[in-house]
Amino acid sequence: MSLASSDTICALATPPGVAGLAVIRISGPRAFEYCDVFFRGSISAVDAPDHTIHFGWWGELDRRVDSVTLMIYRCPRSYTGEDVVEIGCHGGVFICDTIIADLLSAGARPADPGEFTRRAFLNRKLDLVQVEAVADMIHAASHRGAQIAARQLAGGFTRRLESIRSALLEIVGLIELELDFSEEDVEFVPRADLRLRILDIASEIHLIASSAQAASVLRSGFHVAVVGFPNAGKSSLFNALLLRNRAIVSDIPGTTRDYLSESVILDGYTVHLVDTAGLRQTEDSIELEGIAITASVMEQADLVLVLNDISLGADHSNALFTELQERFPDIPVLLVQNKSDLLSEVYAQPAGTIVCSAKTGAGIDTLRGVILSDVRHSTTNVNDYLVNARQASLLMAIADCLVAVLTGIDRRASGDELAVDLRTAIRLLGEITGETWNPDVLETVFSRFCIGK
Ligand SMILES: Nc1nc2c(ncn2[C@@H]2O[C@H](COP(=O)(O)OP(=O)(O)OP(=O)(O)O)[C@@H](O)[C@H]2O)c(=O)[nH]1
Ligand SMILES: [Mg+2]
Repeated sequence: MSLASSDTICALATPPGVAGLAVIRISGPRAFEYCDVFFRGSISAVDAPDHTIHFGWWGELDRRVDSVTLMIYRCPRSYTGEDVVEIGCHGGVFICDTIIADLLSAGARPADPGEFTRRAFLNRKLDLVQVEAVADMIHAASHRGAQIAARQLAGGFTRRLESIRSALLEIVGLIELELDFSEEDVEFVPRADLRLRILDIASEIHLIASSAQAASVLRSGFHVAVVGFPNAGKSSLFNALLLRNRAIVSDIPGTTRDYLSESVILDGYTVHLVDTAGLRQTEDSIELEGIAITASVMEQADLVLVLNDISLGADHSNALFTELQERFPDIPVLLVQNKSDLLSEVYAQPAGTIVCSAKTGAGIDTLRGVILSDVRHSTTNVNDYLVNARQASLLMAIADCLVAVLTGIDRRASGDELAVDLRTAIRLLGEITGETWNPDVLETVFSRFCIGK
């Protein structure tokens, strides 16, 4: 099946609206021809050499639309692997609309979301992990996320997967060679060696897969939930961290009924703060009223701040704090003592406790610093790529295959049996990079893209 597209697509590649410049992209076999219907410069797009830029006017003398530059990319040396022109014009809704309408009238078709990148993938300009890196770069919620996605786009992840794949191919090759000599009962790879090599690869894969959670922080942001008893000052703290009055604050307990979520950028990382409804305390136990909503917020949190009104006693929320720690053992829970301004003296608190006043702002910078160091700490194991859920689940499936190989070795399974699991692992590796793919996977991957990308 030929993957070459027969139609030519175009779209605005920059955000719509008022701007200094905008770029309209056109890709496909008739890209140059369609531009030439409207472009008036010293050379036509059809005749322009590859990788050159040309100034001219869009439209005839009596219908000047804009002065533009054409960037010429000839197949296959372009983003999509097809003939591509990037038309640089002045930013402005009507200019861009007119140029796009002109290209459509010449015969181009509006591009679907992600269609340029989809063509790049089908023309093998990018593999699937690079495609995902493009989306991650565009949507990154942190500087580091964008940098790491750029390394992934440059092929860092692909190379690591390829080295794992070639290690597995070498092993399976030797095992299959043994099968050819099965009469002679030779072992090209002693089973003890094989075991070690597979174990190494399995732990490497595990390590990569386990960075997915941290990668999602760099990709989508770090979620901090502020919880505590009514009137503890959660909404006040939320506003203080946001540096604006977003949530309603009042001295009536139960002011916040639902949760509120807003984002701030702390030193290049997006932090999503969530203010929640107060949890009520009854006589004998902590009745976590509203816990249904708060629990779902907490389950998605990367850090939970339990806010205590220190004027009611530093240990006033201790039972709640302990209960939440027990309920959510995988989520870091931090005790924050608020309303320090109401005390004439604040006694030393246990290590790790933060003392602040949402009212005066005292201690808020320290709290920001603690949140930031938690963000950094939670993402230390992400270096060269942002493993996503799709990749992580395939990596786990590969790890399962390798575990099956290991148990096979232990029960002295035949080379045939070992080779089957190894071959499955190799095929799954190919699914990560998109060497083998199905339309559903592409649909999911490209659903994150916008028009023009
Ligand atoms: N003195 C002092 N008062 C505070 C501080 N933080 C909040 N308050 C006051 O405490 C009261 C409750 O504040 P909120 O921020 O609405 O408390 P909340 O925890 O969001 O309350 P609910 O939404 O009802 O659960 C308000 O009167 C605030 O002005 C603080 O640091 N110092
Ligand atoms: Mg509130």
